[in-house]
Amino acid sequence: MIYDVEQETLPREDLENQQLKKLKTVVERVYHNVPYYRNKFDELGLKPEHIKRLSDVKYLPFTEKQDLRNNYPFGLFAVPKENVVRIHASSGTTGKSTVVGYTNRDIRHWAELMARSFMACGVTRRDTIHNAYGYGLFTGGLGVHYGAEQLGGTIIPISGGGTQRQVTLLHDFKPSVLCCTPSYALYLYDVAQSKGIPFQELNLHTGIFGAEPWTEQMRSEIESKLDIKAMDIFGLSEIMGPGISIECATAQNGLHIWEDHFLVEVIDPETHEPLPPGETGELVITTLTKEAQPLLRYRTKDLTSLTTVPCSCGRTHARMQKVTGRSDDMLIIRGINVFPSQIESILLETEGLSPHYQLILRREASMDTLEIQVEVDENIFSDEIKQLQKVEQKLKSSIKDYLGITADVKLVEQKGIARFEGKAQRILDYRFEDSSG
Ligand code: DLL
Repeated sequence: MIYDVEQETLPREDLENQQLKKLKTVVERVYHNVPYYRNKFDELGLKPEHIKRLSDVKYLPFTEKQDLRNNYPFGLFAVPKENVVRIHASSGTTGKSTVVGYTNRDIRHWAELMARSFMACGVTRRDTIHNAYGYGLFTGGLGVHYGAEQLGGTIIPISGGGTQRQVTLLHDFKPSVLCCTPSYALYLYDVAQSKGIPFQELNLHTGIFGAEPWTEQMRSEIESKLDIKAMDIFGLSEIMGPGISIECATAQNGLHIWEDHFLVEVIDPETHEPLPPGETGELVITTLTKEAQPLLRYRTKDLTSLTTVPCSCGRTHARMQKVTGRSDDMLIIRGINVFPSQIESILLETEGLSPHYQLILRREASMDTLEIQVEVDENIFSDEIKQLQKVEQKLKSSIKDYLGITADVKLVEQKGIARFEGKAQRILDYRFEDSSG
């Protein structure tokens, strides 16, 4: 089952010709409409007409998350503000979130790519889709929602949270497809078990899981516990949202990237040199059709490799391997992207705390937990429990306010956190160490 047979099975030569045409257009557009890119081009002595072949993409400047932050909120828009019909954003401390804008056409493309993604992994208009990705500024909820409607399926826009109710609706509405983060799928299972609702008796046949890294072991665990096929979907808000790539049900061997909309490269994260197919490095994406906020060579920091070997499903679009990790220190905690530096700046703003801390991540009952151990500074450590509790509470609520995550806070006496001679080991991530992924 292929949603857009013409595009998805285009011979590679035609696909690449199409990509080159679109690349030239997008380069022209950002050069003329986005001062940030115009300055970058001028610094490099680059003109749009220098891009003559697809491989010339290597001459274009990279874009990084920091560039989006520096141009916060709307500095990278390539269209007048009145043409922007929607905005999504990631969490951030004091106004530093990354913002993404969409025109009507961008939203339509996104819905089409999500519809393609659904069909690629075996979902059709006859399916009922329980969408437990969060609605709101996060792209998961609305991205899946519009795609499901474009496909013609029945969408249940339950969003995240309220797990008891989710289980009730999984039972009563009998959806056939579950969309959420892989860790939340396992949590749903635990809650259903405790309510005496066996997943085997539900009507689910497929789960579409992404927004965070997950292992093959975790896939097996989900498939056997939930009695479904577990498919991997990838995406990031800066480029669009979910639906940049997805596994096909036929081969389930890598994630097809919708190359008529995205030009992809894998680079060595240190040298920035492009790597050949099959070699693992950082995924870099240039948007080919985005109107509101086109990005050139966006460094995703996600580690993967590419292949253009034809797939047995008939699609000609390149596949990327399951993302194995990141080249930076971004953590994804319950689907929320968090940089240790964000936590650090909150610690530093909290009176009574020192900059010595450790973040401990565990997976308990299929849910990520974050414990922050932080040393109190010399001015505060006292036997006054009340004062300590106040600091603890303050930190907890700042973390919740700024980052949207609940953390356990443990105050530690001075010198209680190990010192390191080299790079401090501030993050202890135990989430992927046991068989539950
Ligand atoms: O997580 C978009 C999304 C929503 C994807 C729903 C899939 C499903 P961001 O919040 O911007 O967007 O986070 C993007 O999440 O750079 C990866 O590090 C990670 N990520 C997303 N999908 C996967 C996946 C959404 N399938 C960041 N495997 C990306 C591993 C993933 N990591």
